Amino acid sequence: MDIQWFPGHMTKAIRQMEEDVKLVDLIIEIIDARIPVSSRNPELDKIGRNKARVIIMNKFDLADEGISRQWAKYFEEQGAGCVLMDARNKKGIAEVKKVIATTVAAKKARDLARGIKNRPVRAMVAGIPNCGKSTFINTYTGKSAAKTGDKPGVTKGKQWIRLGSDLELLDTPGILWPKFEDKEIGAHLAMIGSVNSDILDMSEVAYEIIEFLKKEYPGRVSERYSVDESHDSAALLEEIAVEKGWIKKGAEADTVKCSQMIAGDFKSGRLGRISLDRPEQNRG
Ligand SMILES: Nc1nc2c(ncn2[C@@H]2O[C@H](COP(=O)(O)OP(=O)(O)O)[C@@H](O)[C@H]2O)c(=O)[nH]1
Ligand SMILES: [Mg+2]
Repeated sequence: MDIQWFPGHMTKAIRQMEEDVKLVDLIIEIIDARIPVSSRNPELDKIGRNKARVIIMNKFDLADEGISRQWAKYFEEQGAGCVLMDARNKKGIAEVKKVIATTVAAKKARDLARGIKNRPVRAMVAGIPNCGKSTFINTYTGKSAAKTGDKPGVTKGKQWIRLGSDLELLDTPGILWPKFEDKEIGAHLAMIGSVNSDILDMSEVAYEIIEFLKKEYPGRVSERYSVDESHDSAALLEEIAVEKGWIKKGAEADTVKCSQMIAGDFKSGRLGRISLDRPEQNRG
């Protein structure tokens, strides 16, 4: 994925979204359920002032169920609709439609009072790279959705996907960038695999993962790798490599290979469902 967000790119992305947001009633913000803080960009709140908001907590299949429900409650208290979702699965779509309908109901009522006919709600999807925007749009629109094409005068140059009689979705999502300059956010993005591994020290990432799991999800490291997780995390990287039989020339444990495996297991859920961001930290 592309994580090179230069100031020029950010300015361009903001301008594009400021243009697009004028055309919609609703913003569907996709976030990664494992990192509801680290996968959001506060810039969207400025761009989307006065627009209804539905938050899709995507990759819920990989996130801690209890903590995700706390987050959903937190977002709902803030006035957004919220759906816990695996965007690869069509099953969640009915819930999304229901929450969108509820969220835009107030606006529709205002429109009707002003004599504006029941026109379709227009929505756009927004989120940081890799959070599942394309997957969501594809699952949501399905194969049957018709692209409505340009709408002269109103939405010049824009492609809309019509969903039933009451929703139109802008087919290009707004791409936000993560706040890499925040150290904790950067670490969380690295741990869930949303940073290009070429620029990471994977041993460091694996070390952080083990430290985190030992503290927040005790037992998982021992269980998966057949080691005693009360040992020091750096030592564990070697012990797990030895347990796997990954020994280099000179009887040295291959901790690089081991680190890559741990990172892969963590991001794909083989170390269990996890949440890195906690609502109680956000409230404080
Ligand atoms: N486990 C899981 N993977 C997902 C989910 N949604 C998307 N993905 C995967 O996440 C990766 C990035 O998705 P994509 O839609 O390309 O993200 P985008 O960059 O925001 O458009 C892909 O490999 C998807 O298959 C989900 O809900 N659960
Ligand atoms: Mg995409």
